[in-house]
Parts: sequence; C-alpha cells; structure tokens
Amino acid sequence: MTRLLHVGAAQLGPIQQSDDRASVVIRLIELLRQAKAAKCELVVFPELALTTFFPRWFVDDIATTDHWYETEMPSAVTLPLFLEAKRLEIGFCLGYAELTPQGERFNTQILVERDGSVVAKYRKVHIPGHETNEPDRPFQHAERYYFTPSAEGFGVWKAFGGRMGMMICNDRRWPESYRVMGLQGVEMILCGYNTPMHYVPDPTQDVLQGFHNALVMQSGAYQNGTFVVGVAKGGVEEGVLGLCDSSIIAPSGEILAKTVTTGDELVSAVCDLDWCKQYKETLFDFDKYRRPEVYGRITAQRGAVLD
Ligand code: ING
Repeated sequence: MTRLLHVGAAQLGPIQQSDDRASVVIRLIELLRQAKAAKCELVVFPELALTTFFPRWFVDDIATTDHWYETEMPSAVTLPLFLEAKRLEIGFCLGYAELTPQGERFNTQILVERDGSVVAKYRKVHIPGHETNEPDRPFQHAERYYFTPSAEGFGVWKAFGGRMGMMICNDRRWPESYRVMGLQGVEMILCGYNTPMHYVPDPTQDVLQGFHNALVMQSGAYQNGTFVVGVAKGGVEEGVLGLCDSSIIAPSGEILAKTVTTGDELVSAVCDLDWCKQYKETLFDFDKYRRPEVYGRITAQRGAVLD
C-alpha cells in the first residue's frame, strides 16, 4: 500500500523591518500558487514567517513590540492566505509570533488542512538565545526575552492521510524533540527556522551551520523513521545573513529536495508515508528494541559521572 503526500517546502528570503504583513502575505500566496502548480497538497512555511526576525533587537519596553505579534489567526491581513489556500485546496503550516489575550508571548506554528480548518497549534519548547540585552553583540538573539517556552510539549495529529508533528527551529537540534514525536508514531515533522550564520557564543560554528542543520534533521528523521520538512527564512535580513538550505528529508535520512537560493523558493517531493514503516518496523521497532527501563534512570536529567 502507498500513502502518497506531495509536500512543498516554501522558503522565504529576507523580510526587512519595513516589509509590512500585506506584502509578505502576497509572497506567501505566490508560493502557494507555485505549490499548486507543482501538485503539492501541503506547504510548509518558515518560523516567524510574517515579520522580520525581531528578536535581533532588544527594546526595554516589550509592550512596544506588540505589533510584531499576532493576536488572532487569521486576522484581516492574513485571511487572504487562508482563503487562497482553501480555494487551491492546499494545506499549510505557518510560523508566527503569538500574543494571547492573557498577554503570553509564544513562538507558534499552526497546521491548516486543505479545507481551511486549523488542525493543530504548536508552541516552541526550546527557546535559544538570551533574556537580557547584550549590547556588545553585533546583533541580539533575545528569543528568551520575547517568547515563553511552551510547557505543552510535542503533539502528533492525524491529518493529510498520516501522522503529522511540528517543531520550530532550535527544537530541531534536540534529539528529544524527534523521539517524543517518534514515540507517538509521527510520519512527517514540519519545522520552520530562522538561523543566523553567525553564532555569537562560538563563531567557530559559523562555517558549520549548514552541516549542523542537515546533521540534526537527517539524524532525527532516520532515528525515528519519519519524514522531516525543514524550511528557512534566510538571506540577508536587516544586515544579518540567515541560513537557507530548506530541505525535505526521508525516513532513510536522505535529502529528497533542497533549496539552492537565498530567496523565496519552493521545492517539493512526493512522500510515500508508508516508507516510514521500513524503519519503524525494522531497525527502529521501538517496542522490540528500545530499552526505556535502562534509560529511564537518567533520561530526565543529567546523570552522575561514575568514578
Ligand atoms: N535560531 C537558532 C537555531 O537553533 C541559533 C538559534 C542561532 C543556533 C545561530 C545556532 C546558531 O537554529 C532559532 N530561532 O532557534
């Protein structure tokens, strides 16, 4: 049996501070139309896909940054995206900054089915960067100031004929993210990212950004028998160079499609979700081969080093 899902990775080039949401929605709709022409059923957009990556600046009064957040989804300015996707009968995954009525701030992704219904919402668990202003930096990465780490964890939802999961950017660097979804039988993980090439705490990692990006997503895919779709917002955004390399990765860990530009670019692949079984029912048959009774003693926290 095959369960084919034609998925698109819709990479965005830079969104400058002066680019308003309406102009970004026009770009997203253009990518949707390219996806339709390529016969995609699902399109994945990047993390924080509606605005510039505003955590690169620190402001003392966070209330002055509310305009970077969405208080409703869709809103009047994002509704055209939802309407066009429904008209084209394409589902999508969209990352954005969420400000709740209670004043909570999350780095959020939603999954919308082909009929326009919102299937799922995921809020970023692993928040990188720093909480306070670091004026000596060439640019800030103050996500821990602007976003609350989610306590909701990683879910897996039945949609698009399979079992879909979501994670956001830094989540992809943590093996737990993949395994928590792997234990729920995930077959495709959707992940947007904004990754500066320059890593201020350790610049030796700069030249390895592309390698590390591929390493973590290919490993996570293989070790959990799942597809992974990683989608960048990259290029030079407000003077900061962001990694691109958006990719669609198979349960084998192989890269099925990868972008080659630093701008708006769609790549797609026909994914047979039954491919996952070739790993979930052999090498990574968790019920047969995993040893949680052994790992259980140390997985929750650091273990003591034995003398
Ligand atoms: N960004 C980064 C990421 O994990 C980062 C944080 C920046 C890591 C630069 C390494 C180098 O890809 C987000 N938004 O999580």
